[in-house]
Amino acid sequence: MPSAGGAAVVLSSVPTAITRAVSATLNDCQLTWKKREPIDVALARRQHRAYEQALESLGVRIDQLPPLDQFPDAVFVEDPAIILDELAVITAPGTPSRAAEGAAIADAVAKYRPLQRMSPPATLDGGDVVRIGRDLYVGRSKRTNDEGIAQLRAMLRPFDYTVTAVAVHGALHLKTACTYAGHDTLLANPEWADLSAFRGVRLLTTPEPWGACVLEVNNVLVMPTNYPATRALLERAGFSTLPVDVSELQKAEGGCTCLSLLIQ
Ligand code: CIR
Repeated sequence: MPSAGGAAVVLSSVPTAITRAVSATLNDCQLTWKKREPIDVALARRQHRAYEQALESLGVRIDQLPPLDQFPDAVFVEDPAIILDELAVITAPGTPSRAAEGAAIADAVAKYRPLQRMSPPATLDGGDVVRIGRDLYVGRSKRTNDEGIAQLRAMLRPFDYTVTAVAVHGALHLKTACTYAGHDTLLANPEWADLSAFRGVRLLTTPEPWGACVLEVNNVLVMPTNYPATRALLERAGFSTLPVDVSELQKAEGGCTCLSLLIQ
């Protein structure tokens, strides 16, 4: 299996999150469903640091990459790569301004896993991939096409993963519509994706439309501060939560999953 430049792969028992510092150009981000509002980039940087500290408080080591001002959305590192146990996939982000982000992050990801790379006409954003154990659910969205899903399935054929397509409508990514909270529970806004494809999970419906995107780290759900009803629902259901204020990154249609690539 190819690995970028034959680089040695780091095997570590400490969970690590690859992050990337906020671009000075964040105000030029892509927007699909939200209206453009001015983003306070200095505040976005402080919030991004606080997000990293929240992950550190959960025992995660941060591997922060430098900002890439030529890519306004580069802080959203989840989209150009998928990191699994045996390999990482450099995706083909499905909007032209982000298409080259895969090449920009490949060397950093290759430190941890052997790489596979998608090629045209595939498009796929990592934000469309919800992993539940060995099952990957992949949103068919404005960013991810059938060829992207087919290439991912072919790359993973030698390994013991299933790849199931899920129709996404009304949300940017599958992870905007639903995320796996752990304990066989899918947190979801059922309006935004066809959840019938999911097997063996119970559904927890978020009372706030954008509240379904949470990041599970060591049994704690990292989530935005501004979905208190969703947080209360999760706590009542027995989950531990850790709210972080990511308001400026939310203006760019980001959330808590897209700001890191977790290697566990
Ligand atoms: C974009 O449209 O690509 C960025 N403005 C937001 C990407 C957020 N990514 C994610 O939730 N996985």
